Formats: sequence, structure tokens, C-alpha cells
Amino acid sequence: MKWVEEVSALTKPSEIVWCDGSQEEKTRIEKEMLEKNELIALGGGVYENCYLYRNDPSDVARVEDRTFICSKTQEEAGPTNNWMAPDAAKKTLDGLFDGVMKDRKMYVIPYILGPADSKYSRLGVEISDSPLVVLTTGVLTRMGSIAIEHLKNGGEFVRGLHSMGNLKKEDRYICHFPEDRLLMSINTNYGGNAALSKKPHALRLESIEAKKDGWLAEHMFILEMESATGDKSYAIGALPSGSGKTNLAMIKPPSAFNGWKTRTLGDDLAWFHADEHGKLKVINPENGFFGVAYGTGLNSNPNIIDAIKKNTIFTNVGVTPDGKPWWEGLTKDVPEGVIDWKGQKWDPSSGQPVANKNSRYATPISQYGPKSEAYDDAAGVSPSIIIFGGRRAGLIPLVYEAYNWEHGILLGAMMRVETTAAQAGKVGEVRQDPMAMLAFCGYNMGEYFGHWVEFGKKLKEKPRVFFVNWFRKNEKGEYVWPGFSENFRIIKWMMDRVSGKVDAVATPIGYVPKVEDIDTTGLSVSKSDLEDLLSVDRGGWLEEIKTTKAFFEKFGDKMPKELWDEYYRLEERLKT
Ligand code: OXD
Ligand code: MN
Repeated sequence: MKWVEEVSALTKPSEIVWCDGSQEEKTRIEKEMLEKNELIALGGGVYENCYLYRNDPSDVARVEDRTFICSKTQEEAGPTNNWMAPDAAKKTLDGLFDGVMKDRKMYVIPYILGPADSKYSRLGVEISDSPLVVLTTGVLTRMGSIAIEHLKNGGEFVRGLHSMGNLKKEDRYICHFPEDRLLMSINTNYGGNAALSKKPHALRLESIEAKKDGWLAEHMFILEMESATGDKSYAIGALPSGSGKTNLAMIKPPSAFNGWKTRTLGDDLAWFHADEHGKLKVINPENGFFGVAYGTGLNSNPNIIDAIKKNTIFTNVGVTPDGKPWWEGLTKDVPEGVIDWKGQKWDPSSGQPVANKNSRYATPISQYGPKSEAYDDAAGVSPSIIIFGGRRAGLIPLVYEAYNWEHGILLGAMMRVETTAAQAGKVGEVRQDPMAMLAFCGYNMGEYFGHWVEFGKKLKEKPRVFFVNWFRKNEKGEYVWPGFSENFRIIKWMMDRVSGKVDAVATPIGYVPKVEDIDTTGLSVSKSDLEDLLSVDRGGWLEEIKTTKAFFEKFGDKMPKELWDEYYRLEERLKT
């Protein structure tokens, strides 16, 4: 209450609205936004309770260069984060927030990250002048009265202050104050910068708490697999934004896998704990999906296509004359008369896409068909498989497996992948993105790697760690592996490794499958394609790890010895 008063004295809104998370509240806000033309109602006889929001064209992705960790010292933030001294940052931000909500409503948005009754869950309150943030947080978290009830019990909470401000790029800031468990974000209304519960709270701030309290806050999906005989197991995995993580989280086994089922627990965030028996327990702190629409279709992700037909907020997609959302990949042909993501009639000769490449859907998990019953389980699930992966045209095999936990950490830490539209900047550049956490680890990543090592010591049974690359191309520039649901064949191989059904080939970089152990029934991939996909190019790897070495050196004495040991073992294996 005190904080709300302080914020309102600073930002001077016309009204304070306490969000209760009810259906009436949602309907009321949607109506107000529709009246102001801030939302467009979708329908076309297919979409129910679905809306389109158009972000300002200069504000459609996370802005890593305007994102700051404001820890006491720069060393705590580490060499991969932008840092600002907390006092200086607060001074600048207080100036920008002064009177910023004049003539606007100020929404107080309480939320829970994680199942309401889980001991692993965490509380937050975002104050924002953006009704879009209210709607998005309503989808992505357990928002409203339920969180107030927990706050009343004296729960500690993260404070997030956000204003759309004037959307001026030069004055855009997304600041994290770990000491105060405080977030401040201004002059942006893109989900990844403005819905503070997601990346700023659940990853950047909680990764720091997790380090202190002996757990891990990760950028990972959670997937349930059920065999034809009813055995359930779980996989979690990190792929950088825009590399098909959501598609993998929602993968449907190909028809050759009769009787097999997959279900989703989460597509973006995973919090890991070791329970009192040393068992890995993972929950999804979220309650909805904020997936990339562009490129999503029946081929890449049939499961989500059904789920997004109701109660979904789309951002920056195109719209057909009869009011259906549209983006590249949804259907083969561009619909006649489509309006592009900026609200203009699309011009086929423009060479511009209809939808923004980072266009999104925000959809509740509850209405997603193949969700796992366990998604709301307070105790969490126990994965036996950890997957790292990314988009690389060459070098990285289709799949390989780490020799042990520390080597697995090296696989994650070595991730170098192509950038995508999820972050502002150049697309397709290869950059180091350890554990897909480069943009999300709130502290020194050298210490973060060390924390993974320590966390492993708590686990009696460690998951196996794998690395995947669905994106390898041949010399003609074509993808060799068909991808999408066929990726399940690789997950099946991982399961066979866990159960000890198959052995594998030891190579310098790790275990790769024996060609005959990948089930290719019904695929056009030949044996020699598969051999290529699994081949290890020593020379190329020796070059690759030079970049890894330079990257690790940035962390100086924060880099754990265990990881250097693994690095030198890898180098040695490659040389000999
Ligand atoms: C996301 C991202 O929105 O990683 O999940 O950018
Ligand atoms: Mn993400």
C-alpha cells in the first residue's frame, strides 16, 4: 500500500485500479481499449475473444542495449550485462517517471509465479499504465485476488514499475535492482520489456535469488513424453529466443510413433530445485504462452494452432479483411487484401512481410489441448533429459550427448547460435548465448556456471545432457534434417540412452548416436545424410572452441575450475 502511494505520488495518474484478475475486469479493459482503437477485435467466424494489438513499429522486440542490471558493483553484473550504478539509474528513472501517468490509469497488478500452493512459487506486483500489460500478465501468470491472498500472508514480493511513457527509444530503460528486488521499465510496451513478470522477474531477478538459495531459474521449456506402454518421463530444454523452443515444447510425435504421446508443461521458463531426497524438481513459473506467431503453422506446431483460436492476444500480426489474424507460415498463400502488422494494406511488391518477424500470441495454458496434468503440480516434475540447442548452419551435429554433468554444463556454456528477431538488432549473426541465458542471467555468468556445478552436487540422479541442432544445411544451402515433429525421433533416442537401451559412439565432443539407432521409418533422410548430420569435424571444432576460450576468459577468476577442466579435456580429445 505504501509503495503504491509512493508510486502514485511520483507518476501522478488520474486513477488507481487494483487488478483482481476477474473475467469482468478483463472484459472491461478490452472494451475500453477497443473504444480507443488500441485493440482490434478478431473473429472471421473462427477466432473467439481474440484481439490484435499493434506495438509502435520502433518497439517490437526486447532491447538488450537498453536493459541494465543495477547491482551495487559492475563485477556482480559481470561482463555480459549492461550495468548502471543503482543510485544513478534511480535518479534518471525517477526523473522519467515523474508525472508520466498524468491522464492515465495506473494499474496495480499482483501475480504469482508458479502454482499457487507451491513452495517454489514467488510473488510480484507490477504497477503499469499499460492495459496491454494487465491483459498479458493475466494470461502469463496467476494474476489478481489469488496473489493478493498470498501477499496478505506476508509473502515477500518483487516490485515492478512500468510506464509506456512516450516510447522514445533513447529514453527507453529496463532496469533491474537486485538489492531492492525492484524493476523499472519505461518508454516501451513490448511484452518482453514491459510484462515484468516474465524475463525481468522470473529470470533476471530470480536467477540471482536462485544462486543465493541453491536453485536455478532457467530459460527452458518443459515437455512430458509418454511411451506406447504408458511410461512417463520429462525433458527440459534451452534454445535461444526464436529458435523453435516453443515448437519443441509442443512437439507432436510423428505418425510412425504409434501410441506415443507428448504433453506440454511450459514453453519458456523452468525453475529447478533439488528436493530433500536429492531429486530434481522442476516447475513452470508461468501460466500461459507468449510464443512467436510468425512462421507458426500446422506443419511447425499443429497443437498451438488450435489453442490460439480463443482468448488470445496477438501482437503485430497481419489481419484479413474478414478479421482473422494472419502471418507468414499460417497458410501457404497470402490472403487477398490482407492488412500488414503496421495497419497498412499489404503491398506484395514491397518485399516486406505481412506480420512482424517477432509477432506474438499470448494464450493461457489452461486451454491448450495437450497440456500435461502436471503443469499445475506444486511439487514439480523430475526430468531425466536436459537439452541445449540452437540454430547453426554448420559444424554442430544433429545431436550429441555430454559425457557427464560438468561436460553437460560446458555444452550449454559453449552455445554459439544465430541471432533472431526476438531481440532488436541484426538477425543471423552467430553469437555466444550460454544456456540461452545471455540476455537473462542477472549476475556474473562465470559465477552462474559455477552455480550449475554446485547445483549438480545436490542431485542424487543427474539428468543426461544433450545438444541439438535441427538447422544444419548441406552445400546447396538446404536443411538436411526435416525438423518439426520429426525431432521427436531424436528425443526418442535420448530416452533410449537414459534407459540404457542403446549405446553410442564416443567422439571428441561427446557421444553421438549410431546411425542405426535413429528411427528413420517413413523419412526421406538417407543413411549418408544421417552420417553427415552426425559427423564431427575436428578442425572446425578446434576453431569453434577458440571463440569459447576467449569468451570464458572474459570471466577471469569467476570462471569455475571444473569448466576449464572440461574445456581442456575437450581440446585434448580434439587434438589427439
Ligand atoms: C521470449 C524471448 O519472448 O525469449 O520468450 O524473447
Ligand atoms: Mn524466451
